[in-house]
Amino acid sequence: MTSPIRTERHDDILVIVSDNPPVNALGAAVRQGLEAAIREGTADESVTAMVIRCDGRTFFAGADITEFGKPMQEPGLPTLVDIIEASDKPVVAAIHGTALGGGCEVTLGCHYRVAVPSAKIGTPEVKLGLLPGAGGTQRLPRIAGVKLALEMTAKGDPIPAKLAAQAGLIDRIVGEDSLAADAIAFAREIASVRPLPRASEKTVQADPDAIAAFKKDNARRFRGFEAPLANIACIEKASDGSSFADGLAFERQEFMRLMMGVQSAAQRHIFFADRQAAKIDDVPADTPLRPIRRVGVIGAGTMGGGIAMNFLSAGIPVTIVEMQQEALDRGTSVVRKNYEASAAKGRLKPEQVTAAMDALTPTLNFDDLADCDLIIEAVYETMEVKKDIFTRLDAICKAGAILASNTSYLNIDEIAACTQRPEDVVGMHFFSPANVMKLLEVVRGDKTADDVLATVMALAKTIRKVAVVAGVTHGFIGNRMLMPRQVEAMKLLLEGATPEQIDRVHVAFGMPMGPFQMSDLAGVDIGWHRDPTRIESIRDALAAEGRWGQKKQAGFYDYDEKRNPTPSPRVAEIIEDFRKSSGATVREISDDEIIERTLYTMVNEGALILEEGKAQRASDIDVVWIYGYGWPVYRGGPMFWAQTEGLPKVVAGLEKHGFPVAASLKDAAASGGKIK
Ligand code: T1G
Repeated sequence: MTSPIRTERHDDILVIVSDNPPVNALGAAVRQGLEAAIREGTADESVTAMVIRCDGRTFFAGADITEFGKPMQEPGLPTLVDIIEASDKPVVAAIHGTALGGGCEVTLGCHYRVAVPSAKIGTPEVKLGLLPGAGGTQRLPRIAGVKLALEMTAKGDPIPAKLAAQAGLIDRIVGEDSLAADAIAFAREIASVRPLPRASEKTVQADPDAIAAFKKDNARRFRGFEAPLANIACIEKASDGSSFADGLAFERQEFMRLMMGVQSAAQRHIFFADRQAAKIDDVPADTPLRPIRRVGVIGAGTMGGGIAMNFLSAGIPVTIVEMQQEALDRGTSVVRKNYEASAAKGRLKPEQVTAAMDALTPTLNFDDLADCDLIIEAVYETMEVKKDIFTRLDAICKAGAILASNTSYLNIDEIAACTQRPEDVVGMHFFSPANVMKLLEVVRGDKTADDVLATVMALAKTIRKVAVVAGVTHGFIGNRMLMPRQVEAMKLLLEGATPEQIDRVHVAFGMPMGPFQMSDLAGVDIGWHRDPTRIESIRDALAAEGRWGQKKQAGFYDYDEKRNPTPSPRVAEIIEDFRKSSGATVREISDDEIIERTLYTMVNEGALILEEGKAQRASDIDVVWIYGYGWPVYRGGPMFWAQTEGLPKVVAGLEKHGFPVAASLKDAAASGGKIK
């Protein structure tokens, strides 16, 4: 097995090169090769300095996450970084791509760092529920200061080379296309400079106010997460006067605590689940894709406008169709306003707004869709409207155009059947707001062609969505699992729970909001039959009184002008009336019962979805709930969470309340296995 590490001599400079695709992860072979090379350079008197660089698209992008949980092979990353730093000859990190995690820590062990302008450097371990475990929490503040170290470690976003250079993290920005040569020249330039700058020998300017302010400013963002606070504690340790050795020991202790914890296992699960979701088990990865040069969107409402923005932001021109000029004008002006709002926040340059709007072609003429390669309808959620639209699309769209519906529930096969080209029909279920939410459910019809599916999955990546393949079933994956949750939540109201209690339990669990808060946000009137005289449920009663949610300042809660919710005495009355008329036994409902009846039932539905083949794998269901509904990533998604709860406990909880348990869930619980 050839080592992924090789060395090159450039006169007195030893260049150490890693070639470990796809991202030069710091697996055992890489670490062993680096150690051997550093020792070679240190021992060779004719070597005055060393450069470490990587082939391929990026500098080391971190420890090899696939090694976690397996016996660690020497040298561990902390040891390797110490060996680099202890060298009595200067070592220069030559950075391109993204120097992340352990990769960043390798650079911090080096005495100098040079980077190309496009490079980024970061410590994203916190997104895996971890912290930089190879000295990064102790070296980073010593080089870049407490504030930047807090931002980088506790939030995990990489910073561009230019900003890193301003912070002293990068010593020199070199030519974009001459990294290797420029790094060698830099190494020769500093080869005899002494003392060698070692991060571990620097001290950190304590900044307790910055730490306190950072914690306060980010309390909401970090709610429920363990890792951000552990990262902050390590930065605090680095700046409280403790020795470097004590700081390392503290970092190691905190790293192991997180590594052994459920949250990190959950977040690592999601890291791989995201990437797995993009793979279609029965479609070859090299399936030729259909070119998508222009997208058509039918409907310029909230969804249509949001959908259009995804493509415009990716530089793909959009033709957007409406039936009325007023609706078309309103829709395009909302798109413009959204872009201008982003520009006002500095997220977009004005010229980017102009470019996006120039790429948008509003029209009332359906025939203008004829030259589109993909058409997505986002109109009323009724089958007859969808069928009419697809019948018209079938008549005007060019051969090979992909015809997609944004339906969130309806049967794609039935829609496809009203065209002569069912193989070109697919579902693309965006989540509102479509230009913000990352999840895209790609609904595969019985006749959807493989290349259509592959094209849409690849396009999802282009528009920065996390796509999951769903089969044709009512509500697909996410909304189908939402149904038992909502049904049970309504039943619990009749039996004695309140909207506030149920929402509180869900928010405490880590959801961004509970079922009733979500209903008020989406609209209590969504799916309502619109007949105020027909009152068959609590929801009907609210809708009939115009309590349609936040948009009406009243739903399950009352809202002030800032949309702050308060429990509603009127809703309590309505619930009380229904309790009386339903004859339900009203009793104290425990928080545990709420979890069992609203979350265990979701897991059960997920197991049924898998049994029916409507999702490819359990981790896809986790991805749907993380990116479509805000399930707390530190719990890994419903199916992962059920494993951590213990499947026997989940089955017992379901049986206790008389729910029929999915066979696969029961079998997995009985065999100690996993839901696949
Ligand atoms: N280890 C193993 N495999 C990795 C990996 C890693 N660190 N990073 C990526 N891959 C795989 C990924 O699964 C995919 O595989 C392929 O590479 C391409 O990735 C001690 C403890 C670098 C920005 O968290 O952020 O260091 O699906 O699809 O979109 O302190 O990968 O092709 O089979 O994401 O171009 C810290 C994680 C680790 C960085 C590239 N580092 N990676 O994005 O490609 S913990 C990270 C990323 C650590 C130390 C600690 C991204 C990327 P496959 P991709 P991309």
